Amino acid sequence: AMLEAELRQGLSRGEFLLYYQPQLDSEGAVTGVEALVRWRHPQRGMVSPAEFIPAAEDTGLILPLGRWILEEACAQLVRLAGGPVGQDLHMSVNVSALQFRQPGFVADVLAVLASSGADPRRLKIELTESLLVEDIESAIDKIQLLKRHGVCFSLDDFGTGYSSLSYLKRLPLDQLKIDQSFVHNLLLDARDLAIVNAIMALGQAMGIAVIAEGVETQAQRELLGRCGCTSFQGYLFSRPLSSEQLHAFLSPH
Ligand code: G
Ligand code: G
Ligand code: MN
Ligand code: NA
Repeated sequence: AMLEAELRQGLSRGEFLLYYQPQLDSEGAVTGVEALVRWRHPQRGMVSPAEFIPAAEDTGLILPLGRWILEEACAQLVRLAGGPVGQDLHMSVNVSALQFRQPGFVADVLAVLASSGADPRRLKIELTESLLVEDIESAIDKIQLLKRHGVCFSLDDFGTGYSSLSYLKRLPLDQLKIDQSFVHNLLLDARDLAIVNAIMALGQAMGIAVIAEGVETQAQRELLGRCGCTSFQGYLFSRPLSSEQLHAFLSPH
């Protein structure tokens, strides 16, 4: 309850901010960023979303917070579009189950896109498997409606949830995100390597792009490359960056 009051206050006082973690292709070019929310708490300092997203979901405060995250991510997309490489960047935004399940979700996303002036084709929505399984028909409808406007969809933490391959077959996804738990021990555990190879084959056969997250070492990046992976995100390339740091990261020199 205390956290709820604090979250509410944090929202009204503008204590939340977005960090952005770059995503790179095989040549090392930045192809996109993932927006990751942070809470700059007046007493506790920077609070991780792992600590407050569950509470925000339980209290429903994820709805106004999620709306703000979409607005801020789209505003950043517009700022980036004016920069040196910005025109081609994707902005990945994590959307929580409660937010996605709102009947007005599609209308909300379209309203934020329209009022920000962001290019819908640059927005990539990250969903998790468990979120999709609950009401697959309505999930497919929502994804299809937004895809008609050019919005892309990525399946986050892939392989860790309760996904069924028959659902995967029906979902019009653009990208699978190999969960960092499979990347972490990739060089040490042959089972992780087998899973990564299986995800790559699945993506290729179904025409869905694959990105690996949590890439921390050059050895992991090279092995992922040998598995056919051409899209990467992780501390090896960059930690999540503030808006200022991101613009510096993207400018030549
Ligand atoms: O940035 P990081 O370590 O600290 O994120 C921790 C968790 O919080 C991850 O599971 C991530 O998906 C989630 N998360 C980060 N940013 C957002 C966001 O903007 N919205 C939602 N719903 N989850 C987020
Ligand atoms: O659930 P989701 O995949 O959205 O969460 C992403 C989380 O992973 C964020 O908390 C982000 O800070 C974290 N992260 C990003 N890159 C790395 C990495 O290379 N190693 C580790 N351990 N965590 C990472
Ligand atoms: Mn994510
Ligand atoms: Na993930």
